[in-house]
Amino acid sequence: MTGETNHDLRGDYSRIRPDYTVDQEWERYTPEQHELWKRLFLRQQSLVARYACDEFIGTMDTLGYLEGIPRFDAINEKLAAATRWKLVAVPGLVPDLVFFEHLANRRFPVTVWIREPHEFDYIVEPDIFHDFFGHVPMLFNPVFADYMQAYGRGGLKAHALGAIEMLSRLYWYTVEFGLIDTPAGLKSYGAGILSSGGEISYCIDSPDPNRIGFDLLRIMQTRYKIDTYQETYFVIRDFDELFEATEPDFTPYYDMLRGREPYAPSAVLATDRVYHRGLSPVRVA
Ligand code: HBI
Ligand code: FE
Repeated sequence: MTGETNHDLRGDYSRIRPDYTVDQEWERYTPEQHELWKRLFLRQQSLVARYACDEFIGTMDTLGYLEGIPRFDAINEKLAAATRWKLVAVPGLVPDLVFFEHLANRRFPVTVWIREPHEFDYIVEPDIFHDFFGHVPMLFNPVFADYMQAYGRGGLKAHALGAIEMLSRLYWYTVEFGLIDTPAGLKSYGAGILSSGGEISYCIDSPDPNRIGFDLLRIMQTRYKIDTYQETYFVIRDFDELFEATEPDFTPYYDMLRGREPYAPSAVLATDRVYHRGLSPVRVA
């Protein structure tokens, strides 16, 4: 999940270390919270089988969700062996620079609190279910794991260039809401989609949103909304396409795009590789 960090966040930031990490304190989760975790998982499990990419499904099955809220240090042994990534516990959203610093060092920040039962269907800030269920399985995929580190390194550079907004669009339309084209049709790899009860089917089944081929510069100048389903989803051919897009230095891209009016989330361009033109979006030149 992404978003600006402001000071009325839900998490307890009173005991953070300088890098914003805290202890998970797994023994403090209540039986009700473990039950809520299982209910959230069971709801997604039936949907994931149909809408998630194989890489996500394959790893999800090895993470023992039905035992309750996972212990990060238990998962870290498997994750380190798979891709040298490590989960670190955080109270919730952390400042952009802190977030990038963690990703650049193959550390993924995972929120420690879990939503309330009445938030079963929708939550504004990322909780442990969004961060863990949505993001962790893909960190076991070697190419995606390298992409995430490249993103973190790119974020540190973007921060220095005042280009975080352009780069965060890339994160939003890939890591959070990305689709991938497969022989079995379009599937999801985005955490915001895969941890959502409704958007996981909407993003693939609904005729409303656009589905457009991945294009780095196009994505970097396309705005997004954080509190509705997406009006446009971008589709990669494979994870190599994603990782290769981060090979070049983005500085010239930022220089080219800076000052240009960004496209609306619903825009469809004549230059777009269109998989599906949504019913509602406004056509742009
Ligand atoms: N903090 N814990 C956490 N998780 C995120 O996904 C996150 C964040 N801080 C900032 C952020 N994402 C986005 O603004 C990134 O695009 C930087
Ligand atoms: Fe997320």
